[in-house]
Amino acid sequence: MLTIYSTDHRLHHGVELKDGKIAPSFEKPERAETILARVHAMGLGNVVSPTVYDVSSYVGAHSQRYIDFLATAWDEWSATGKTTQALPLVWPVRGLPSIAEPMFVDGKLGFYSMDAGSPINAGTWDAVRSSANCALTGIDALASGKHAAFALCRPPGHHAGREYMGGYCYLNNAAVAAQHCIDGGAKRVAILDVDFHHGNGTQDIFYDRADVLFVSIHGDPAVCYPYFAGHADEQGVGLGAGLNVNLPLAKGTSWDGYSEALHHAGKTIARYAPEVLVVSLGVDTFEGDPISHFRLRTPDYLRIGETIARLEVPTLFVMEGGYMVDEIGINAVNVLLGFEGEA
Ligand code: OKP
Ligand code: ZN
Repeated sequence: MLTIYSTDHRLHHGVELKDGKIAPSFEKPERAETILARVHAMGLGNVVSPTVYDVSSYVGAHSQRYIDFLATAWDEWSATGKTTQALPLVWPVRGLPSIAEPMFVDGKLGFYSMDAGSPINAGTWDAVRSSANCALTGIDALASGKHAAFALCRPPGHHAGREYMGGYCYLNNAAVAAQHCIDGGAKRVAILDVDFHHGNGTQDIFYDRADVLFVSIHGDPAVCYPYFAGHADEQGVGLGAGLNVNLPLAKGTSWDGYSEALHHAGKTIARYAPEVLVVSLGVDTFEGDPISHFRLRTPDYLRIGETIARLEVPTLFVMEGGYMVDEIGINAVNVLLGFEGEA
């Protein structure tokens, strides 16, 4: 399987607020490097750098004004004399009367975010672009006849909505890829999100659309991040009614419960008969993950890949979360090996 990877991801490295303290983010550069090392070690296939796409390729999944914000936030922040990372601290929650975009960067950061989990530093925008470009290059590899590809994206994307960042995500790489596919003429694209956390951003982007089916298996948002999306009764609206399928599972779920949900997801996707499948591949469902609560084990990831392969649809895997740095390479590549029928 072809892997698309850019060293530009290293330009982004951030902090997060954890238990009331600022600490290095769990979403760190070593993550991508561990996965790349495993791709090489297992001889998964060629590794190529992404093509550079125009910023207009991100519009559609995102709004132009949000992309403009991402492109200029660091300059606006550093122009105030600050040298620390830019983090939001105020949000337009329900009840506040103004829905206008503020003119000052502190206000813009809150206006275009769902949480303080996506810091911006001098290299963030270039890293974010390289991540989305990996996904776009992967879709174009499918368009040129490949059955599957692996976009080794970092930073991840699935919490980023049409107009907001959050949860370590800025551009929604999977959504940008799906949109590119639609722009290229596809009538139906499915996105399967197997990250532990609900892909609220992807849901947001396609909620009212018939051309993209979104299916997500994740920790129950009643007790898991992102809390404010991911319930089973969120099923899409308008043309998208019935085409948003959330499969929340209890904390502590292991392979038995997980595989049942995965089979249900597979049936739902098969019924939709997509031309292309995009998999938001998070491996934070692992029993050792430091911030998540499922109990999958390393061989289970082979089974995930096999199950996805049975759909027999051209498939782009887009890397999302997974934070147990020692194991994420093994688990992510296991999905890909399982897909290829090599294990
Ligand atoms: C990104 B991805 C839990 C804190 C959660 C944000 C998690 C973002 C996960 N103690 N903080 O979906 O893996
Ligand atoms: Zn996650």
